[in-house]
Amino acid sequence: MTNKNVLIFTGAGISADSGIPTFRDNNGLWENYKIEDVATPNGFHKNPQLVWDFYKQRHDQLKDIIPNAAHHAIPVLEQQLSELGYKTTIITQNIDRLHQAAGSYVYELHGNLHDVKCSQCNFVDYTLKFWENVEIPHCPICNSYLRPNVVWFGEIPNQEAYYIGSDTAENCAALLIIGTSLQVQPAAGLAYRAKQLGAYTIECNLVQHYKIYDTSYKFLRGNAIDTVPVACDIILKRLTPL
Ligand code: BV8
Repeated sequence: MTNKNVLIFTGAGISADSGIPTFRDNNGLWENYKIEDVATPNGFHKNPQLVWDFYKQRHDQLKDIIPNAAHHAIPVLEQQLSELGYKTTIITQNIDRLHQAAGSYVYELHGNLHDVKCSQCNFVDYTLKFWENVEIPHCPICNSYLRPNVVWFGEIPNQEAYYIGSDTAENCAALLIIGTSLQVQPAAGLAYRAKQLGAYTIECNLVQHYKIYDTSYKFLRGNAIDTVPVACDIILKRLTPL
């Protein structure tokens, strides 16, 4: 079975150069907020308005944010690889939709900051209208609190993203990991599994996470805007038949 798959796995670091704070770096989101207060079902139950404020502030910030060169390099690589018969799958942990704004189709493991859903019934809104509310909005169907359509700690990641990511990790020729601390499971497990099963791996980060020093792995230290275009060139060259 030929592995004509390429997996691109991204985290908050790819959007840092667009001005979005990461989670676990200096001055990261988790320095200023406690995860259990704003990113768990229990935190929402205890103080829904605090959670709404946390996500509304992050949602409203996106109005002035645009994709950067790292986001834009990926659809170019996707097209080049598709001409070589490769299928590129992008799994992101991010909820900012910057990959989509740059023209990529991505699977969102942890949801997104665009849609709003009911905390009780199946109501989901895709129109952005509820984000205008300063007061946490109520469901028009059952009157329960609405919430961002993101995956909190203790909640099951997006199943489609998880299983497509798992399938791709089982059989991929190359893995590009961009801007993630690999701290969150089961997301990080996808990247480790792909490498473990032989994918040629490039990590673009400020900090190296894989302690591998053979030719199956390359670490590109630096900002994603600088390292991702280089990584895309390396992967394209490696997968282009001689
Ligand atoms: C699950 C929400 C079961 C939206 C996020 C106890 C109880 C319950 C669960 C657990 C538990 N203990 C452990 C767990 C599992 C838990 C977990 O992993 N906890 C960790 C923290 C210990 N996971 C879960 O709860 C998950 N669900 O386990 O369900 C299950 C599983 C499988 C099947 C069935 C059931 C759900 C996890 C989802 C949590 N929600 N986000 C939001 O608010 O955003 S996670 C959050 O972390 C974000 O989504 C974020 O993307 C993600 C990962 O962080 P990173 O993206 O890596 O960001 P970080 O800041 O950490 O790192 C940035 C990196 O970029 C750094 O390496 C930095 O060096 C680099 N960088 C910075 N600047 C740049 C750069 N790189 C390049 N250029 C730059 N300029």
